[in-house]
Amino acid sequence: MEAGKISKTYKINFFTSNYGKFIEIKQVLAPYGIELIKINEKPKEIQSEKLEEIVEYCVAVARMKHPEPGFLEDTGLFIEGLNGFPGPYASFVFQKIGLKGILKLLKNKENRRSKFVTVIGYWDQQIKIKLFKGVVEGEITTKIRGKGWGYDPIFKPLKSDKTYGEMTTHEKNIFSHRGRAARKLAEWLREERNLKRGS
Ligand code: ITT
Repeated sequence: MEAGKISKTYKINFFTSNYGKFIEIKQVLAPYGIELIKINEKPKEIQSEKLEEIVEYCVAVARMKHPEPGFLEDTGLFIEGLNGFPGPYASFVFQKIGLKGILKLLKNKENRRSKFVTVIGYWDQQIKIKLFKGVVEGEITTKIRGKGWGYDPIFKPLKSDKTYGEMTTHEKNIFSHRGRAARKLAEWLREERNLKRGS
């Protein structure tokens, strides 16, 4: 087969209500010949400090109704200067206090180190669950910079001068927690489900 061409298309359901996540992962998986279908039915999350536990629970619920190949993910933002807050409650905290609220909490704090963590849980008819984790170390900026969604305009990876909000989706995927987890998923699918790597 010609290099760079994909042997077949593999369809996978992605259970999420978040369009930003969908677009990012879709872009990572496309060169592997994987087509994503957005299913707006992520099961209600349990309360836990551990992303893995949340994902395991949600996968167990989702696969009962949809056993065909699928995945979902949970992401947390852990800010050192706030003892790991908001962690897995990032979504709730974003809705309640937003970016300005986080900047206010960090005012006068020297330690702005933080990390984003994504855990993807995948399943299909052959495997009950397989987890893929992506972590990126960064810092919370002092000002809102750029656009993007969620915490993008205040999170800057340590290895970049730009916040996520100042990056294109392609650039963000190179650095990001989600890009890393999604590439692990794609590589595993390539090995275990016989997909070909695209260009
Ligand atoms: P699901 O339907 O997939 O659960 P969600 O938005 O509720 O979508 P999470 O429970 O994983 O997703 O919530 C994580 C929150 O953290 C999310 O709502 C954003 O506010 C924030 N977040 C996650 N990933 C982010 C990213 O790449 N950039 C900016 N903010 C992010």
